[in-house]
Amino acid sequence: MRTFELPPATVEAFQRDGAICIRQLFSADEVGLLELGIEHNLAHPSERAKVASQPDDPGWFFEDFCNWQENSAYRRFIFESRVGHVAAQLMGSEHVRLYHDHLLVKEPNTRQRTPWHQDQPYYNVEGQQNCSMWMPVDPVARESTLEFIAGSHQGPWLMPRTFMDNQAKWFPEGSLADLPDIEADRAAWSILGWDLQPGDAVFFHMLTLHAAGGVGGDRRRRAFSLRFLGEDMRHTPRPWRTSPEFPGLSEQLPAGAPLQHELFPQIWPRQQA
Ligand SMILES: O=C(O)CCC(=O)C(=O)O
Repeated sequence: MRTFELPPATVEAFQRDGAICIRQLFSADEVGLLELGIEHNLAHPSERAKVASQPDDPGWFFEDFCNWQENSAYRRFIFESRVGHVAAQLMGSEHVRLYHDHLLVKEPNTRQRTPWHQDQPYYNVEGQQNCSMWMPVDPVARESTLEFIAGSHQGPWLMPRTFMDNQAKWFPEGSLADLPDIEADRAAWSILGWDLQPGDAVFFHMLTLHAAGGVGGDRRRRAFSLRFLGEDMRHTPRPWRTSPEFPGLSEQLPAGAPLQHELFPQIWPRQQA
C-alpha cells in the first residue's frame, strides 16, 4: 500500500468544510486499473445494481454497490493505492476499514440530476470518523461534478428520500427535518465543487450535503467511490433496508459494535493476508 502525507491545511479544510479536492492523487496506471474494473462491473452488474434515471432520460444513470470481493481491479486499487493512508489522515483515525464501494456512471446526455442528500442517513453506521472518496475516470466539467455544502457535515441529519420519486423509505416521514430547497436559492449557500481530471479525487464526510448535475452529450461520467470507517464508527442495525444493504449482518454484529467483520476489511495500516 502506498503512502501520501497530506499537508495539515488539507486535513483542516476537510474538518472545517466536510469536503476537499486532491489533484492528481492517483497515477494514470491506477486510473487505468479502475477503468478496467468499472467496465467489468458494467458488463457484470450485481443484483444490487440499479438504474437511477427515468426510462425517458436520453442518457442513463447506473449505480452498483459492494463489488470489491468479485472485482480484482477494485481490490487492487483499494488495497494498494494511497487511498487508505489519505482516509486515515482526513478522519484523524489510526485505522481505516473499507465500508463499501459504489459505482456511479452517467452516460452522455443523462438529464437526471443527483439530488442534494447526505449519505449517512441511508446507512447502518453511526459515528463521526468517516469519509468517502469519489473519483472520475473521465474528465468532469464543473456543471456535472459533485457539489458540496461547506460545513453541512456538522449536522443535523436530514430526511433521506429516493432520488427519483422523493419517497421516505428509510426514516419514517416526519422523524427527521426535510432538506432545504438549495437549488431555489444557490447563492444563499456556500457551495464547493471542482471540475476534475482523471487522477483527481474528492473526499467528503458521510453527512456532507452533496449533489451533481446531469452530463452533456459529448462525454461519459464514470465515477468510482469508496466509503471508509474510522475508529469511532459503530454498527447501527435499522428496521428498514439500508442502502446499500448488508443482508444478515444484524445477526452477526450487535448494535453499537465496531465494524470488525470480513465485509469491512482493515485497509490501513495494511494487515498481512
Ligand atoms: O455520482 C453522483 O452523481 C452522485 C454521487 C453521490 O451521491 C455519492 O457518491 O454519494
